[in-house]
Amino acid sequence: APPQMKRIPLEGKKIQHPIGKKLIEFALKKKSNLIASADVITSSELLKLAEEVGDHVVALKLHTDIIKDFSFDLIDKLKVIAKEKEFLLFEDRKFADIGNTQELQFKEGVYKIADWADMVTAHPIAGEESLQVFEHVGVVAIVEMSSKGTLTDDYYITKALNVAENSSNVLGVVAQRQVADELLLFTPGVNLSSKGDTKGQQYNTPERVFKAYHTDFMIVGRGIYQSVNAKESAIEYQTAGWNAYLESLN
Ligand code: 5BU
Repeated sequence: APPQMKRIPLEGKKIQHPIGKKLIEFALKKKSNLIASADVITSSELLKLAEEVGDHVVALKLHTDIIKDFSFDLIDKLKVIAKEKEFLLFEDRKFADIGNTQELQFKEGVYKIADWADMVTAHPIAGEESLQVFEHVGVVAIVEMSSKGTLTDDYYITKALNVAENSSNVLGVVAQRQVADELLLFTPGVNLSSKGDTKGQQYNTPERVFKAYHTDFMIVGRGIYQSVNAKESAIEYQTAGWNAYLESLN
């Protein structure tokens, strides 16, 4: 169905995927549509951040391959915090290869993502069948990027959305625009005080992504983990995001 002018509230979204349902359940319960991106490089920083922001997020987005001292002890500890504070573990691996290779990257190697992640990101660039290897997780397909000069133009986005809509393990997409209601929309590149960085990142406000893009979940990295008080910042983003979401329903 084509995107509608009026947005559908989270509880009215027809999401089949169990992980998508879980995200919506956490969002409504916690009054949060915030995902914190924990782009820190040590286990101790990551665990501290998870403790501080856990009550205020529906998921913690990770880049486990940037963590210097990665171990499954870290994963075990994160899982305990995630269970207690009710958020999902979202590995932003951005798979972008043929199915067979992605399956190896997903299940094997150092990180064994398949053993612990609730959600992963993947580029749909290799086509629908390549995404079938991600079993028992929610796949978020990247159809549009936030950075200046990204190659994800309208033609690519249309084709990528088609792949996403036809893949049963895809629960949603990353994009900087409104998408069909059958998909959950995740939007990174959100910051309350900055317009961008010197490496191509471009930021929007929570207000804009919820009201103009009808996003379901905003993703905030440096706005939270680089702030003086991560917990206070998480609350600030949670409140700004949830209020913008509520206002976008009218
Ligand atoms: P930031 O510190 O809020 O700029 O971090 C944004 C995070 O979202 C970071 O982990 C990126 O890898 C991720 N991201 C993004 O910024 N833009 C995109 O289009 C995609 C992911 Br896809």
